[in-house]
Amino acid sequence: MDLLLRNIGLLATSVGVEARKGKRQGEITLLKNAAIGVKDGKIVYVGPDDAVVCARNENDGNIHARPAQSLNKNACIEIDCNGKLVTPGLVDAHTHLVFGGWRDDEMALRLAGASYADILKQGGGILSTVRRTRAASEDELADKASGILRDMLRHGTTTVECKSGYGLNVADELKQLRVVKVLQQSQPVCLVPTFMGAHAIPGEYANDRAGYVRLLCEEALPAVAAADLAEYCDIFIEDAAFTAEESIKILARAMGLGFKLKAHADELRAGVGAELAAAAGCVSAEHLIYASDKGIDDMAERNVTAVLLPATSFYLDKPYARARDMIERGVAVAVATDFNPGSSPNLNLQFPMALACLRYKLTPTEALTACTLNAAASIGRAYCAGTLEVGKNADIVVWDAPNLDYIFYRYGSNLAHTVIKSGEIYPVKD
Ligand code: IZC
Ligand code: ZN
Repeated sequence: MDLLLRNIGLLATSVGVEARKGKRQGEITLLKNAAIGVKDGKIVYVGPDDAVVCARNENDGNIHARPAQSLNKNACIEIDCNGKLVTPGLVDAHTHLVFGGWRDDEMALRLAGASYADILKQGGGILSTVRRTRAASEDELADKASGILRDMLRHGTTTVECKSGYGLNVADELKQLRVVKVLQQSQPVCLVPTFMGAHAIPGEYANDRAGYVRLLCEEALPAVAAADLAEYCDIFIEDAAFTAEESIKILARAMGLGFKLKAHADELRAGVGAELAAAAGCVSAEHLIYASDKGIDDMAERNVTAVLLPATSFYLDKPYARARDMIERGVAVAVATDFNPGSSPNLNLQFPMALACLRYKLTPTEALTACTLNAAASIGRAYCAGTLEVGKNADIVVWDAPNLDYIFYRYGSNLAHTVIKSGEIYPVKD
């Protein structure tokens, strides 16, 4: 079905198919009184609204959205955006989408002062989600994750990266990734799968860390590659999880098998995570709360995108990553939810977007790029998502907002009015 979005008060979008760094992160296109034409799920026109009217008058049968393209007038749905803000669909570049149970039972422990790392050390945290994920069937996990994706879409998210890492054995890691594959077919949000068997050392290997690293390198990674179930391999580099030496082994093996690399780095303590991620050839490093100056410079030099997760700092009551320093030192910054049951139970990307402004002190235009183009680039989807440009997927949010600042200012409410995913319309509000 062809679509024409008319009467857009302000169209705000980054431009291009690569992550934007430094000053360029905040340089976006702002178009007043705009229109967007959509054909076969792709954008065919972005430009002035009055140009669309002129084009329509030229021809009886078709609305000419731009000279070389036409939208079928009879089958064209026209959406009056009523002067609202329109942006690209949001891209959530870091989630742990598929898991069994929740971790509300850790609330009391946390309020009594136990830290995230304390709870993990006592066999809770990630390991409690592992027990519940192993116990769940593929159908149960898919039903639950599908409900979460529906909710994400209602909040404007049209592309989501999904990590495994709650199976921690070959069969249950494959089970989680198969769920992502099934969901890719059965619901509209685009999914990008990441293998994260190196999320924690499972209880049965507590006294044999080397054995678990061997299992990952010799069995799990080859099995995931053979089944073609993940594009990326991620690892939790942290005292509480994998050491630098273990991480290097696993990342090198993953690269050899053709995976692109990611790393959770410097989330809980200062370490060499960011430096190691850059040296290992990671596409992105995530969290980076305690990243060193050298780590940030290495990332800039090696084109490693920083995927920052301010809702996790909020929930764990941790410091906020030095996003301004990263932008100023030339690192492309993306912002994501980190949606997971333990350290970031919030699935609404609008919340970390607001924190990116209110806590990281990003400007609204920098924060928009962080949750669209830079996020898409960090998961290999900048060719088709992250901006409103001819040829890209028609992934669009019409906001209940008159300008860009408003969506950061009115944090806490769902401000998505209508979400369009690959040309299909998902109304959120009447
Ligand atoms: O389940 O706790 N940080 N991994 C690393 C997480 C948070 C997810 C979890
Ligand atoms: Zn994570």
